[in-house]
Amino acid sequence: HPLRVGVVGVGVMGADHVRRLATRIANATLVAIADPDAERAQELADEPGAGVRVIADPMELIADDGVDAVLLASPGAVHTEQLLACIERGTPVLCEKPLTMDSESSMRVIEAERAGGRALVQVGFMRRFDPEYARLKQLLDSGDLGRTLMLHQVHRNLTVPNPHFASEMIVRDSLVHEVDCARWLLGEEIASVQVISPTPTRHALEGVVDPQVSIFRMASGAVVTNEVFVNSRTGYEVRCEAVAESGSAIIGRPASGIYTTRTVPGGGAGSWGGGIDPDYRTRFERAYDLEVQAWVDATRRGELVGPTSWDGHASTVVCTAGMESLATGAPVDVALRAPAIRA
Ligand code: ISE
Repeated sequence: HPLRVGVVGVGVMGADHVRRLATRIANATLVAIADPDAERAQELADEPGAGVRVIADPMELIADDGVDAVLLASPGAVHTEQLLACIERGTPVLCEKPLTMDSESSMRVIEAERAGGRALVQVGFMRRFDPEYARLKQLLDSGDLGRTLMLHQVHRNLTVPNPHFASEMIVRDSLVHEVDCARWLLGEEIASVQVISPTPTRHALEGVVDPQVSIFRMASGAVVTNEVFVNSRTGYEVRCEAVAESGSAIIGRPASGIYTTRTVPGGGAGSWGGGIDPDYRTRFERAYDLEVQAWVDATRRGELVGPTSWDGHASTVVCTAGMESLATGAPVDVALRAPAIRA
């Protein structure tokens, strides 16, 4: 039978996933949604295609016998207890990033999962499912360009929905994607992280360090530079350039499709006809669709694909070090240790 999915949390991403599950994902039935904001949950449940039960308490949804698998899109701060509840019941879960808020809690999640003897958690690093990122990964792995020496990653948001998106959140919620991409594309761990603070944009709230430039030193000696700029006021721009010994490759340049020029109101320079996605829901729409479909298909087979709780933990450890570096500007070593319990 189709996988019966419950969605916990209907913020920006949760709502997007509700619509995705209700209309675009095969072999899955959206059966329930839970959010402390029952009104918002009800509005979504009433949308065409959704028509599902609203359960006020997320823990009740997780415990519901009619729910085979959980898509967790609640705020990171409540992930730990919700993940532990899923693991205790043996319920597979697709957990939006960040896995948890700190290294210690993410290690608890891994250890619970391993104690249960079954990998249950896929982490929502959707870029791994983006066709362009996947091609870049394939190219680097093929060895055609030789050894990869550097990555240059750019991550700009038009603006952030939460006005209190603080400096630490830029590390924990935005840089975390670059952390995962660096680990995944290069196939190795990050040894140290340094976060540098340029003069902030005047569009950031007083005291918020935006943009941020970070440098990852990888275990092999490769270096990754990152710009994260969440109040760029231009659009959602996510790019990655890999520089290898025998060539380089860039992804994330908006496809130009038809090339048209137009005059700018008031005269002066023209502009080209391409647009920039306003946010991640459109830029990574295909990635999210592929990610959720892969999760549903693997879960029905009793398998797990994509980023695991270990990937979630590793990225949390790097971001914890990144937050420490943010305060001082100095490089901070990343201390990753293996979990005590093996599956
Ligand atoms: C957001 O939480 C995401 O995950 C987006 O992918 C990212 O671009 C954004 O900066 C975060 O706030």
